[in-house]
Amino acid sequence: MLIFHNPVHDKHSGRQEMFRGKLVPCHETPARLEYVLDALRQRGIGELRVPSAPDMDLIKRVHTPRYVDFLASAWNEWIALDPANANLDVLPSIWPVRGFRHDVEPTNFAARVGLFSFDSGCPLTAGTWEAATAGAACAIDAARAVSQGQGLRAAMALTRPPGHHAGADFFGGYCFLNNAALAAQALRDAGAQRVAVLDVDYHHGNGTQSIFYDRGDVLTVSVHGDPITEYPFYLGYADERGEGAGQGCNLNLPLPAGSDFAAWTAALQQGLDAVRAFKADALVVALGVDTYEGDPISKFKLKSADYLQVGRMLADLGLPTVFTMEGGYAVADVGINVANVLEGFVG
Ligand code: Q9C
Ligand code: ZN
Repeated sequence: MLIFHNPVHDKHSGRQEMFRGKLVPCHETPARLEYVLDALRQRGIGELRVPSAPDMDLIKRVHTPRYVDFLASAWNEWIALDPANANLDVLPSIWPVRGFRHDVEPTNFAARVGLFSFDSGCPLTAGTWEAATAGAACAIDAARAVSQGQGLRAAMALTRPPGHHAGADFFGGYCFLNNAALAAQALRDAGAQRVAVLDVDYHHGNGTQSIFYDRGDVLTVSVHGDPITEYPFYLGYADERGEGAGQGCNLNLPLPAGSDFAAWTAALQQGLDAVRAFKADALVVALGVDTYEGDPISKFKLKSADYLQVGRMLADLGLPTVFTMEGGYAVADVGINVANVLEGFVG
């Protein structure tokens, strides 16, 4: 397994996120990735690689050009407002809900931040663009590596910030560029006719779902906490099955908060059956380990040893596979849990 790791992930380091009327320390921290790297090195899992330059053309096909341009210039616009802003992160404060215009891009900076985001828990920092584009490059390189017909079974984009909440033109949920969607599109471009994205993060992969919702060539499946009580609340229900050419090509498997591994495994099995029925040529696994019992912001009950079986179940599909790193906030255990998935997969 090749592991494309983001060497500049730590340039994205948010100070605070909004929670219940207060600014609190960010859950999505650089240490998360360092624990994974340590665990992989210790156990000799995978070969580490650094990514090539990001393919901006591909990034601008999965995301809208105006959103990508916004992300690229946001930090400079922020500090141009006031040099003292260099010590603060950008957080949105206003959003265009129902009935407002989305076609007009205001010149006001705060208005543009709101146009391109959906929550106030996702600070944009000085190094967000550099880290996110290098992470996108990891995902694209991982997809191309498993597509080269050299029998490479799997590759991972080991990166942060994560990606699965980011849509074609918005950030949120700690995500800016959708690495799983970029990997899926790169697999299509490299010749896979049908690609499945299987999202096992605790939270619904709303960004990935929305990017592929009207497409029949990419199946999106997500197993997650029921959005009636769990973030991101406004998407991820079982009746969302896709539209147009994508009718039947989205599957949501919401589970109640508190679900254990037996219930979770039954849902995953349904997801795997859907991937088989779709006859996918390649697989992207959006790998969040915030399903762990010790996760501070999530409510499933998976134990560290369970992740070995998760890896085995994913490997049983027998597909060329790209893993992208998504959530998981029990920082010191994220490494063990991710390494267990990969060990189960290659084992
Ligand atoms: N105080 C991912 O796992 N905030 N994103 C929850 C916590 C949003 C999670 C509130 C959670 C986003 C990639
Ligand atoms: Zn998550």
